[in-house]
Amino acid sequence: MPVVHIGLGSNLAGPAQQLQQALGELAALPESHLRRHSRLYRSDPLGPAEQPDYVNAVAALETTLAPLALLDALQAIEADHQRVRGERWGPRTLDLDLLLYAEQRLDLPRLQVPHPGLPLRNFVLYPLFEIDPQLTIPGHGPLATLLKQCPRGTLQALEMPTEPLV
Ligand code: ATP
Ligand code: 5RX
Ligand code: CA
Ligand code: CA
Repeated sequence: MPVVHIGLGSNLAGPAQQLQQALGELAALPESHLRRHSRLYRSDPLGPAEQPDYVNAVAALETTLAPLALLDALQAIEADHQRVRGERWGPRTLDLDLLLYAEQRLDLPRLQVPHPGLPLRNFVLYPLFEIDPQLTIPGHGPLATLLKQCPRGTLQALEMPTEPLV
């Protein structure tokens, strides 16, 4: 089955909980198996600065859903999280980006793969490297090389309790 990588992001309404819930929803997609996911990472907003900090993560999914069917499913999950479309690159409860679809390259009006922001975004490259250090990005070369050229900036893994807090 093809392996796809999905970038998750949130900076509204309990970002860490939004991502945890979204991971459960990705695991429940038809024709799909959630293989692994990175830790959650906090970072300053890139792009428009006047918005809350983000929490981001990356998931690897095996799926037989075709690329546009998968994009439809990701956008349906965003809508379930009451994502409201306002200004471009504004704050959001949940953002699900299709970062990679196996080795494919796609340039459709609704879907560019690899995601065009992937090669330059710390909040994508570091979590992706955590789950798949050997990856090569179609059209951009080894992930490890992209990572070396991308400062970590303010990106920090969130501390997650391993046992419930009493
Ligand atoms: P960015 O794409 O730069 O991270 P964003 O996530 O804020 O910005 P959205 O408003 O979530 O952008 O998406 C706008 C449109 O981008 C979507 O409606 C979708 O059709 C299109 N799109 C193109 N390529 C992709 C992709 N690889 N993953 C998700 N959406 C994509
Ligand atoms: C626009 C990203 C310009 C980078 C965007 C996120 C640049 C974000 C996110 C963090 C956006 C798209 N910042 N900014 N995490 N999404 N940290 O998910 S808007 Cl240079
Ligand atoms: Ca995005
Ligand atoms: Ca998006």
